[in-house]
Amino acid sequence: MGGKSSSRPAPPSPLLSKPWREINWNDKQGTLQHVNAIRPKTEGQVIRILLHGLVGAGKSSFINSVKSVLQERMCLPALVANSFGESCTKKHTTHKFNNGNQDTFYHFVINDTMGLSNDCSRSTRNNRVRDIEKALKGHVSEGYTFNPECRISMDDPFVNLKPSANDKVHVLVFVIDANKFTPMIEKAVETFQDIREEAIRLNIPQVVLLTKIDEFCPESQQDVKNVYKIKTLKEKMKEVSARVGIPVNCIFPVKNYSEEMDLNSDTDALILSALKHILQLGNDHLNNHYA
Ligand SMILES: Nc1nc2c(ncn2[C@@H]2O[C@H](COP(=O)(O)OP(=O)(O)O)[C@@H](O)[C@H]2O)c(=O)[nH]1
Ligand SMILES: [Mg+2]
Repeated sequence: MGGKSSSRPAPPSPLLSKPWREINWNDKQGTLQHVNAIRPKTEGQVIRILLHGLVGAGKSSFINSVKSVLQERMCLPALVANSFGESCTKKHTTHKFNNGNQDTFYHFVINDTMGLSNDCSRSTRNNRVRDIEKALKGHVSEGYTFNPECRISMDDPFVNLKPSANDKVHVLVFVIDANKFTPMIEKAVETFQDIREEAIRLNIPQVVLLTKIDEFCPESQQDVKNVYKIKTLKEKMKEVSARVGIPVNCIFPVKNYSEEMDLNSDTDALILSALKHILQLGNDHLNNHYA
């Protein structure tokens, strides 16, 4: 830092010669079968995934991307935030995923949560943390409309006082834009930690989805298959791990579908790989706590 140096500027960070994680890039059908085989032991039980993150992090896009990959065609991005970064997700909605032949569903569901902006007030953040704690425990029913100004009251008709195993969350996912993970989001990181504390109390596993890697590193935009060879991305994952407190092996970089018209097999493979690990963690939690 500072000081005069006669040495030449460092060359751009090269790719590692070998990827540091293995991804099955060429067998989508095999991975889909694997994803389909991750199912709870109890008939009718689903693995419930809860997404949390700042507005614009890519939560809705991830849901749309998973839908598109599983249905093997691009799904309409019905829920993506507008260009002002306003959160579209106020109603508690459970997203289900059917496979190609429409009437059978995968054994998992995803709930989105209302995104926070980084500059929102302490009381808004506290309200969100309390709401998410209730959602983790299964108290928030389908159709509840989140209110940024106040937390959920246990008297609300949309509060489920006696949640079943199916209503509870089995894996918590923090969705983080790789480009925006700077010291500037200190407050958001504090909120993640508050939410994590409750998840830890409930033994709910937590993972991070690191989104928009196509914007973060041009090497991945050129070829998604480079993802685990990019040094700067590995460094970013370590930084997220250190600050959020989630181990690197529970952090998954993804590129969501955002502008494309057609699916891309490498983008699919990365999304499916993240989904597979999330489902395995959720299913392990179910087997360990409800079997
Ligand atoms: N380039 C790129 N854009 C993305 C990615 N994920 C989301 N986006 C875009 O980021 C914006 C916010 O995404 P959205 O899913 O609505 O964020 P949410 O508020 O967390 O639900 C939208 O314009 C998306 O198209 C990604 O992986 N790469
Ligand atoms: Mg959204």
